[in-house]
Amino acid sequence: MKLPALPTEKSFRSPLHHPRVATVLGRWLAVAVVICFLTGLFSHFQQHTPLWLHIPSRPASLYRFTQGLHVLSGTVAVPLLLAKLWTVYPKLFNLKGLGLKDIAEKASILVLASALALELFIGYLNTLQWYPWPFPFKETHYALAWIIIGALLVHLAVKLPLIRAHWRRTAEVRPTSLPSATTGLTRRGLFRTVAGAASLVGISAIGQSVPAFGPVAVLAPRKPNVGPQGLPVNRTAHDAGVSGVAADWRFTISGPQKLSYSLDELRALPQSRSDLPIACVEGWSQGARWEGVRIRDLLQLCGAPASSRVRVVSMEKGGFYATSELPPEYAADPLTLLALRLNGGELALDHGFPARIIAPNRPGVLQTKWVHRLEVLS
Ligand SMILES: Nc1nc2c(c(=O)[nH]1)N[C@H]1C(S)=C(S)[C@@H](COP(=O)(O)O)O[C@H]1N2
Ligand SMILES: [Mo]
Repeated sequence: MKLPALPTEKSFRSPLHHPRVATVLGRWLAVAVVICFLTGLFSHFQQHTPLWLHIPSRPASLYRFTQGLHVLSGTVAVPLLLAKLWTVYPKLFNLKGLGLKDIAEKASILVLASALALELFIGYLNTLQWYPWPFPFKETHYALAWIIIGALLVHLAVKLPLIRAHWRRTAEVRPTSLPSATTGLTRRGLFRTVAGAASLVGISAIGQSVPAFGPVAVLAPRKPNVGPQGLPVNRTAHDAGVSGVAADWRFTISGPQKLSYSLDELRALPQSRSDLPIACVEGWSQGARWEGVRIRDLLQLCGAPASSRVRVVSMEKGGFYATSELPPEYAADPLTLLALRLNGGELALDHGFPARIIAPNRPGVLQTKWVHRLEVLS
């Protein structure tokens, strides 16, 4: 019995598999990947700030913007990656007479494509707060990002001659001069379809940080204005094992002096107002009005300079979010509060009652809830 012959690259005659198409789609995908990488790097350094790095606390909504862009560019990259892979997949059948160099090149593309697919997949599942794998999300997501950027640079270097040749639309690749298409879709039609799919995906995801798009945000796991006091809750007090406060609850700050306040005493200190967003690493964000005591005022009361590094301790026991650190720039910022009130009412227990941190230009994970202690570190 004779087996049917495998197709070869030449069997795919559609002009949509042309290097010009791969170049155009590759350009779009590269823009999305680079935006996603840089905004991801910013988020990483926000959460793991080396001592030599000083991230400014302004603009106040910078992180809201960069992290919204991170999740948006990652989401939009999914249809772009699928289209790009479809355009070049006939090359998989181009296996005859491969030299070592070709095999190495194909292997590097395999690494790039699979790392990127995995990265986008686990990133999206993270926005759903779903972790169906045994490895730690954050570390894996970060390591894959570097693998992708490394493999992308190799890929661009190897393909540079092809990219150069097809960067501009030349006469030679105009549709009219190509062999007749085997599909009805023209190249321009494909570009429109892919751009349309990417826009549709983007519009249905962006509503998690831009409330105007909320009604069509079918891909957004969170609607920014749904939750107690008009703000989503990522982790409830119940999930964090916090059940409110006892009558003898006290807040302490330890610096040059050690001070302690009851909730009523905190309320009696000068109160300030900050309009600041919660911007979750998972992409949703929402602005809110916070009222409470400035951290710099508390520092002054205990005799510490306004530019001190401050450790924030929650009543939550254990867990990644039970403590956080305010770098000096953030502690000194007049917008940074030990917040007691939210959107005109007392903090809901799920939003961190009786007291929480709210600071400008910070990931939500660092806006520690249920705070009962501040420690001046320097
Ligand atoms: N103690 C503590 N603080 C916390 C968390 C937590 O789990 N425990 N979650 C953080 C995360 S991930 C976010 S996005 C914000 C959300 O604040 P909200 O629930 O008031 O909207 O709180 C942050 N503060
Ligand atoms: Mo978050």
